[in-house]
Amino acid sequence: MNAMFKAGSSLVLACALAQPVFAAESEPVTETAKKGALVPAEPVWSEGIAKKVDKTTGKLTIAHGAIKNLGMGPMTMMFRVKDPAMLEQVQAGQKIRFHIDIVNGAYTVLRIEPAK
Ligand SMILES: [Cu+2]
Repeated sequence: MNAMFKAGSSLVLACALAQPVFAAESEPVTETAKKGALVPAEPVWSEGIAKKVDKTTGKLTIAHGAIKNLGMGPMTMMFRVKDPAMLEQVQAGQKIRFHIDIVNGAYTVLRIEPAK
């Protein structure tokens, strides 16, 4: 009886650990996310204007519109980017679209591209 309980609880723990941090409750967990990849298969695009681009620290300040998947309203704030190399394609003052999600407890820009 005791042995069965232990086996059961460690299985539950394994499942909890497998759950990616960035999976919002309102969104289904994609196959990619289940495998532990950082970038979900389908980006959730939001729009904004790049205000400050810091390639050395990998930080990007965005005057952003509503970010639906984070439940965040419009504001200007700084985000870290997944890879500083992503900032090569962005300049201050440029209109951009981006996908931000929570990675290891921090808002992280996962995808970014110039917007028209
Ligand atoms: Cu914000």
